[in-house]
Amino acid sequence: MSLNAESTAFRSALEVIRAVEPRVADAIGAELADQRESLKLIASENYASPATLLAMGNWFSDKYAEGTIGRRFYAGCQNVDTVEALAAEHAKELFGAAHAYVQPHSGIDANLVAFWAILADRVESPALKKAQVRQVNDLTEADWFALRRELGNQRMLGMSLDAGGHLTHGFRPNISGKMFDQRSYGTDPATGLIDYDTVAEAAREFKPLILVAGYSAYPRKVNFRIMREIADSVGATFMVDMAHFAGLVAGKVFTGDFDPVPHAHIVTTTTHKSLRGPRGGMVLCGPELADQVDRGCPMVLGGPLPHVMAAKAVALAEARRPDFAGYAQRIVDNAQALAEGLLRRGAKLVTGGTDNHLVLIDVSGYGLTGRQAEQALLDSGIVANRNAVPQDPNGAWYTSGIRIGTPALTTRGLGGTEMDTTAELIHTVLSQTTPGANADGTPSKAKYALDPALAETVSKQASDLLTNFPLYPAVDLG
Ligand code: DSN
Repeated sequence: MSLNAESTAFRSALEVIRAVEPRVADAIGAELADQRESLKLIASENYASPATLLAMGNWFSDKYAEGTIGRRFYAGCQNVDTVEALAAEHAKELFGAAHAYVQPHSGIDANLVAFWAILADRVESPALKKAQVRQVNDLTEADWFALRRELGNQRMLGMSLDAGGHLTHGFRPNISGKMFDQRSYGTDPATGLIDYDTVAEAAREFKPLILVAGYSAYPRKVNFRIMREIADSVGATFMVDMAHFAGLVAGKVFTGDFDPVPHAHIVTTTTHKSLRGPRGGMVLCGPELADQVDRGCPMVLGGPLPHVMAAKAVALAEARRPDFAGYAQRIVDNAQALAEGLLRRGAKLVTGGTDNHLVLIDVSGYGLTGRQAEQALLDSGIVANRNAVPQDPNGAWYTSGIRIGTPALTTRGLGGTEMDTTAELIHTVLSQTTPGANADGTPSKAKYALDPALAETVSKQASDLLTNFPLYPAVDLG
C-alpha cells in the first residue's frame, strides 16, 4: 500500500530523528498519541494543519534575520524576506489591516512590541526624541536618566485578570504591571459583563496612555467601537489583544463593532489559538505605528524565527480559504451547545453562557476549587485548565473556575451532539468529586476525592466520543 504524502513526511522525519536521538522521536510520537486520545478543552489550544507543522521543520531555522524586510542586520535574507512578506500579506488581507508585523515569538512578545511602539510614539520626552533619530551618542547621562523616568510610569488601563483579562494587560506580577502605572477595569458583579460606563469613568479618572481590551477568559463579545470612543475621549491609544478570538475575527464571526481591527490603533494576537496556526505572535496596526512596530526586533525581540514565519504564512493562507468561516462559526455554535448542556445540568457559568469560543464554569457551585476540578477532570480524560472567576476568593493559583473552549474539538469535527455528551461527562465528574482536607483537618484547596472507577468510566466515554473524529486522519505513523 502506498502511503499518502502526510504519512510519508512525518514517518520520514521521525526516522531521521530516531537515528540520532530515539527518545525524542518517541516523545513526538507519544505526543500525537496523547493528543489523539484526550478530550482537549483548553480554550487556547488547537491543532495546526500538517502543512503548517511541516513548514516549521526545515533550514529556515538556521537563519538569522534580525531587523525586517529592507532593514536587516544580516546578509542573505532573501528567502526569509519571501516568507515574512507572504505572512504579512496574508495577515493584512485576512484582517483588513494596513500593516502586519509577523515576527513576535508569542503573544507576550507581541504585546511588548506594541507597548514599545506606543511609548515611542506617544511619550513626550526630548531625550527619547533624540534617541529616536539615532543621536544616541549625543545623549548625556542626564538624558538617559530622563528617558528612563519618562518612559516608565506611563499609565495603562486594562481588564483585570480575575475578570478575564490577560496577565500582560497590567497584572502586577507581570512586567506590564511593573513598568506601567496600571489600573484595571472589572466586570459588573451582578452580570459578569463589562460595564462600559464604568470603564469610561475609570478612563476619565485615570487618563491612561493606553487602554487595553481583550481577554483570555471572558466568555462574551466586546464592543470595540465603544471602547475606542472611551479611548478617544481621554486621548488614550486603544490596543486590542485578540489572541483568543483572532480565529473568530478571521472567520468573520466577529464583525462590525466586534471586529477590533477597524477600531483599535493597534491589535496584537497569537497565531496558535482559534486562528489555528503555529505557536507565535503578530501585531497589526495603521501606518502611524508601523515604523515603531517594525523595530520590534532587535528593540524588544530576539532574532525572528523564519521557520515559524513560514508556517504563519501557510496557516494564514488556510484561514483565507472560504471554509475557515464555517469553522469559526462552528467554534461558537459548539461553545454555546456546551454551555447550554452544562446549564441544563445545573452548572453555574460566569455570565450565564457564551458568545465566543469559551465557557467559564464557576466550580464553587460544585463545592470545589478550580485546582480540584482541573485535576479530577484530568483523571477522567478531560483536559481543561483552572481559571480565576471575577472577584475570585481563591486567587489566581487555586481559583474557582474551569475554563473550557471549543477551537480544538471543532477542528476534529465534533458538533452539537458531542458537546452535549461532553457537558454530561464534565458535570458527572464535577458533581461526583468531593473536596479533601489537610492532615490537620482544615479544608484543602488542592486535595479531592473521586471514585477511580468513575474516572475510568468517564475516560473511556471521552475516548469513545473521539473515535469518530480522528485527529490528523491522514497521518499514519505506523
Ligand atoms: N496562555 C494563554 C491562555 O491559555 O489563555 C494566554 O497567554
